[in-house]
Amino acid sequence: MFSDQRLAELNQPLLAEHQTQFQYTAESPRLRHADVAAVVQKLIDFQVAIPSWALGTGGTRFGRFAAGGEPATLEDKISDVGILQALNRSSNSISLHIPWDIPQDIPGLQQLLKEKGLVIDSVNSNTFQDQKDQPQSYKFGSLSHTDKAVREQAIQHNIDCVRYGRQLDAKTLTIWLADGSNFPGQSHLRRAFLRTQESLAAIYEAMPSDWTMLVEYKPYEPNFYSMVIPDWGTSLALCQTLGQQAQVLVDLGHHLPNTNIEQIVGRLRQFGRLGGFHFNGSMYGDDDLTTGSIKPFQLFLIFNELVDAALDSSVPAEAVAYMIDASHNVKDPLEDLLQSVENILSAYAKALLVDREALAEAQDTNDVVRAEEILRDAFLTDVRPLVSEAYLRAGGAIRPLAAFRAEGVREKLIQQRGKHSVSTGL
Ligand code: LRH
Ligand code: MN
Repeated sequence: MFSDQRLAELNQPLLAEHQTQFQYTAESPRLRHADVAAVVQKLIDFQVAIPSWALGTGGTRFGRFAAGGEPATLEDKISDVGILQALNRSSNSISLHIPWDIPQDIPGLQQLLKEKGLVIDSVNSNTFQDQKDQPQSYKFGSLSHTDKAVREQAIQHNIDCVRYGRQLDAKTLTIWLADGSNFPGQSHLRRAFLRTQESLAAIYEAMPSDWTMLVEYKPYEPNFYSMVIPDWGTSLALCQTLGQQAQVLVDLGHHLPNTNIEQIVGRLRQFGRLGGFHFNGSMYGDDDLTTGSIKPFQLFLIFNELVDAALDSSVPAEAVAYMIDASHNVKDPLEDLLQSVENILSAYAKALLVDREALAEAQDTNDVVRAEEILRDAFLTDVRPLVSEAYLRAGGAIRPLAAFRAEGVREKLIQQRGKHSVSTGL
């Protein structure tokens, strides 16, 4: 859909205005302290993984409203991510979810991924649903289940996920457990943790030495009294006992209201255990809305911690996996993902524009107002010209969302796949 020539045609009418805005921003006196060219290069190098399970319309228990033209196969999901990558050149990988995306035609998939310039970043296991003809039920948990047979089934499923991932050159296993309880007394809270620890160790043992295990925490849902891995501290404790290849996964929607997530990020970076993010937006709970759509300042503060830690040689260097995990109820899934990637890049750009020297001086002299103003200055900078410049230099569209609409992508997908094609996922 978006050949280089077509992208050039779509960019042409926007070029002059973009160059004026980019120049104005790059030469702004407010950015005298910043290396704008370096910021643009960092934006070009920054890639966000797209969740295979968010390419169709999500839903809630109250309803689901199909978008039409949804990708019903892994091949179609890869080509949809290919559209995003062609437009913003910032979405070069896909996270898979098993069994929704069990790869069949490996050579065909490898060829398609190559054609689209994509890789598989992470494989997510699923022991929160029972599959048809599954011998053991996960109703009362999986890796923490009181019944050894259920735990072994869940362990084997995770080992199978690694096997599928290796076929497509993935190097990361993401584990989120729905395990927990709904009523006091239902579960022995300490023993449930110990069984989980033992099960994770068995999976860790079976994982290749160049793989990473991401342990995702969540305070509630689908259990509403206790979750076996409810918070970053529990995930960190598990990772520290498992080994260096185990890291904490921070899903932005998995925090109780008013949690200072940026401080958690700073801590995990300090401890060398921040494995990655599931980016999304939320107002109340695990709402899985567009990233940065509800709390853009918090997203900026999270990137502020990441940029600060990356500049601090005393903090261990780390390969952090940047992934989206969202679910679309009322927006076109691909438009929502283009918005999320843009909001993530914007938060990163603003964090890169913070005058760190001035901030450190203000912090060391307890000049509270000055410190706050330095951060706000960066946050209030219109970085859209910088993000567009990164898209353009990387061969993408100056305005990906506008190009997506101008090309009538959804209409074309509906023509190809029909109005009722359904994508596997949540
Ligand atoms: C759980 C979660 C987890 C995924 C699922 C799709 O809420 O965030 O990361 O497996 O969503
Ligand atoms: Mn998640």
